[in-house]
Amino acid sequence: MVRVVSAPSPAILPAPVSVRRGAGRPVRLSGAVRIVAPRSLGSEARWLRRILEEGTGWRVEVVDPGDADGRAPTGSAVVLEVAAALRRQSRGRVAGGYRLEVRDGHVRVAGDGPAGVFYGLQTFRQLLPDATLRRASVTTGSGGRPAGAGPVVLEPLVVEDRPRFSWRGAHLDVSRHFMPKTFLLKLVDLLAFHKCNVLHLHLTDDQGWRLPVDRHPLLVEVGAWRRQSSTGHRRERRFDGVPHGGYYTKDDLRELVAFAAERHVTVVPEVDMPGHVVAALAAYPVLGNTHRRLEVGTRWGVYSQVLNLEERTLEFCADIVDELCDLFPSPFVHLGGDECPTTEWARSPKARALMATEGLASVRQLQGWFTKRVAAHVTARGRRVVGWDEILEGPVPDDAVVMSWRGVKGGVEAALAGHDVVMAPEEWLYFDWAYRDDPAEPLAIRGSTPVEKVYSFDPVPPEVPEDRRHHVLGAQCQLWTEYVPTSDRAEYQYFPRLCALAERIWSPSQGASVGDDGVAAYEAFEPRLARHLRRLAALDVNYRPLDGPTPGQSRKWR
Ligand code: TNX
Repeated sequence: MVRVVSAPSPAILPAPVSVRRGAGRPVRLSGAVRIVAPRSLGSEARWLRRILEEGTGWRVEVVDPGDADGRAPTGSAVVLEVAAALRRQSRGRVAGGYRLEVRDGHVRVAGDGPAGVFYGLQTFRQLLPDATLRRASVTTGSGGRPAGAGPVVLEPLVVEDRPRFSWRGAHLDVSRHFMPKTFLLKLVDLLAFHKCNVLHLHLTDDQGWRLPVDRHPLLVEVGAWRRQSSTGHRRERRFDGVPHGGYYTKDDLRELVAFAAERHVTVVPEVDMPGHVVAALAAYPVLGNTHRRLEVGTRWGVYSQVLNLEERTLEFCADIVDELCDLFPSPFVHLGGDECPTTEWARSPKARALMATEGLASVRQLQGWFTKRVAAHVTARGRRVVGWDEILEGPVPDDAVVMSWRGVKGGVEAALAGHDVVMAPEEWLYFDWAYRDDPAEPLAIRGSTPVEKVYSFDPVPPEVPEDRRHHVLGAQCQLWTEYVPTSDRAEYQYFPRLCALAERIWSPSQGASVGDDGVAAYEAFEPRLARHLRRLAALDVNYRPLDGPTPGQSRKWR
């Protein structure tokens, strides 16, 4: 069977800058395909070979253009290259642009660099039949032997594309519920499929510590496990009586980082401090203000217990930062900084003495003092600090990145003050919220954020003047997991909202953020999304159907 993919409407998601019908003859891909790539694109070529061989059963060979002695490759080929012209065009702009051309037997993917080539290949994947997204070929030959996907014919096509923002991300909280490493790898693959490039891992919180630190082994030995978890809604104060936890080994995290790097995804690690630290205090009570023994948190919400501000606690934090920097090559290190109550410091003679010696007028300023000290250590390690928008209440290094979660106002304020900003406002981008206010939806922290609403979000608020726009690096969704106990549920919460966000952060702006324009844009997006869901099905994603949860996903039999 020959499958013809018609141009020029292949429903690519996120939408490219331009897609048009090309010239020349179509391309026929079948049994044997060559990938022509210079050694500098070896990682992209090998990745393509792996997924093509898996999904099609074809034999795929990677050759160096030099091996062809400068002659154009014969037979059908996928040709990868970094184009000097694209590289020049990208100077001073967001990197990741590419040009994909289907013509005369070849698919040519030219990028402004390796990442651009990789994104071109992600588009190429979306031109192929959905079945090729699977892990093995589903076309069986005679006698039940896999015959590989039949020939695929691609009509001549030209796609020109580049990302709008440099920070295109998703956050995942692995503290409230531990998520297996295999899920993190799957999520990285899915992010890359949607041309996103940041996985923000929230590794520590009151209810579990997931990051191994050799110098302080009890952080995971004690801090990774809790006696039980809150069940039902928080206000019901019910518990399940079932121990929960887990942590990643250093090799698990190295594997994740390397896997992500092959897919042009940066893993940005977060260690939350000086609040959200009950799991650390359970392991090392001396870090606390009362030295009282605590158990790892079992209920959700904000705890009053926070780190003390003694010199040895700062050294402890520096140790964590050191080991974190050794594991994660990310240029960004997230120090949390959200929701830090000051009740313990107000009662602590040591904290009050510190206020006096440092000349601080209020206990609130102690958090800024703390963050400044730890941030200096991050900066000394050559990394940039990221923090939730609360860090704006204190002194922050000039190059610190602010994550605007309490609406967009923190982001606007930060951009005006000259800081780089990542937009993460809860009203649009907290994917722990329900899709709809409907008893059929699984239990969620609150609601509701339908796909249309996510699609209406524009990362640059109108209050940011033209000359400050470059400070908006991009946006990301957050998945806090108090009410998300499994990776299956995580997939449900992310997809398809993440598809909508991916388009808003990759594709050119469509004008107004909310209002009529937004509605019109969503109407154009929805059919493409519906088509895209079949790709997610082939990729085994537990997405939420557009018309509501399936009986298995629902809280209610319908
Ligand atoms: C606020 S957002 C938090 C998290 C919770 C989340 C629940 C932020 C920086 N802190 O600790 O999990 O709300 O939606």
